[in-house]
Order: sequence, then structure tokens, then C-alpha cells
Amino acid sequence: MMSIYQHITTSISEGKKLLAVLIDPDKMKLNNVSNFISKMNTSIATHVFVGGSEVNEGLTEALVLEIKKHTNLPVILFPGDVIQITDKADGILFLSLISGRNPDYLIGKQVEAVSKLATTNLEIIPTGYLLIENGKETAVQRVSETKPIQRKDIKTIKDTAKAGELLGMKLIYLEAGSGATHPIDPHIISEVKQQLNIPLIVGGGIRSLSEIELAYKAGADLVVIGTAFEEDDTFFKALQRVPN
Ligand code: 1GP
Repeated sequence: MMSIYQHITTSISEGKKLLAVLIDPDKMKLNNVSNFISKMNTSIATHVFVGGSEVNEGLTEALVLEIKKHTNLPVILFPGDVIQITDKADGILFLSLISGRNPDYLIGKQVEAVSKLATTNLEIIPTGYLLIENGKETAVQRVSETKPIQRKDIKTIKDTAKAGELLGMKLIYLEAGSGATHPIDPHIISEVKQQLNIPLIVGGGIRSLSEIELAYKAGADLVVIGTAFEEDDTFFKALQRVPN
């Protein structure tokens, strides 16, 4: 069977764009999962990401188990902390917050995660995670105690993403922050994409089909949306999959 990462790279080579629905265990009630996922299953979503900045122990595993009852899409952990690791998911974005300079989020948490990961069969996907300034403080910024890169500092954004690739990371994730007022500027996406030979994920503040399309057109391979679905899951209706 194709790995999650191979599926991503194959999709890109076939010109297909990807969409991950981010579910925060802190915000999704278990008894709402079935209804939410049934709507998601008729949409163009290709992946489910599970994670949040501040999640209590045990919530992630229960949520992943419930999600997997209702969908065959790959469920990938997008953890804000080591306690969110569960072997019930299919894979994990093994994140390093390379836009910041907090050693805990660059390498400390990753070292802490190793023994836990050793007990799982999760597909581990090393991911360079860049937080880009968006006019307001985000949960990632607060929890990680790091500064985002200024959005006008295109050179630093590009060089940071490229440094992630040169360090061997398999994905780059440009993050505006959950609930960001504005998504990552298409100009930033396109400048970063031109630098990279690895897939590019873009998330934070994307709330409409036109914003998804703008991100894709600028070079995003995979778009992540959480808040817009949390606030109104009828948004899935605007993203219906065309039947084969
Ligand atoms: C957050 O990029 C993701 O980490 C998604 O952001 O919740 O704003 O869609 P939103």
C-alpha cells in the first residue's frame, strides 16, 4: 500500500490538490463526530488532521478512534504536544517550529516524543513548520513562546523554508495561525513554492472556496482548514466532490 507521503507526492505529480480538515480534540465533541464526518465524506477533503495547541491527555485518542469509525481518509496527527501522540492514527506530522528560536519546539519536544513513537506504527513525516505574522497573536505563538516571521520579510520566510528542506524535512507548512484574520498571502506562498522541491502545506484563516483556490494557484499543494468547519459545517456543501 502507498504511504501517506507517497500518496501526497503522487497526487502532486498528477496535478491533484489536497485538502486536510483539521479537528481540534479540545473543540470537537465525540457525539458530533459522526455527523461532521458524514458531511466531510461528501466533500473534496483528502486528509484529516487531528491536533491543537492545548489539548488534555486522552482526548486525542478517543477522537481519532471515533473519526476512524466513520471515514477511510488518512488520519494524521498534527500535535501541539507529545501527549497528543496516539498509535490509533495513521501518521504524524513530526513538526519542528523552524520559524522560532525556542529549543523546546525545535528539538526538545521531538526528543521527548521518541520513546512514545517507538511504541507506534505511525508513519512519521518530518515537517518544517513556519509561523507567519498575521496582525494578531496566535495560540501557536503564545504556547511556543516564539515570534512569527514578519509577513513582509519574504527573504527570511523563503530561506527558512529552504533550510527546512535542506535539513531533510519532507514537508513545509506555512501557518498563519488558527482563526487568523487573513490567510497566508498568495505572494508569500508563490515565493516559497519556487524555492522548494518538497510539498507545501498552507493553513490558517482560510474560510472560502475562493481562498482555497487562491492558495492552490499560488502553489499550495495541501490546504488545511479547521476553524471554518468548526464554526459552520455547512461549508462542506460548498466543497462537494464531483462523483466519478
Ligand atoms: C491551524 O492551519 C491550521 O493550525 C488551520 O487554521 O483553524 O484558521 O483553519 P484555521
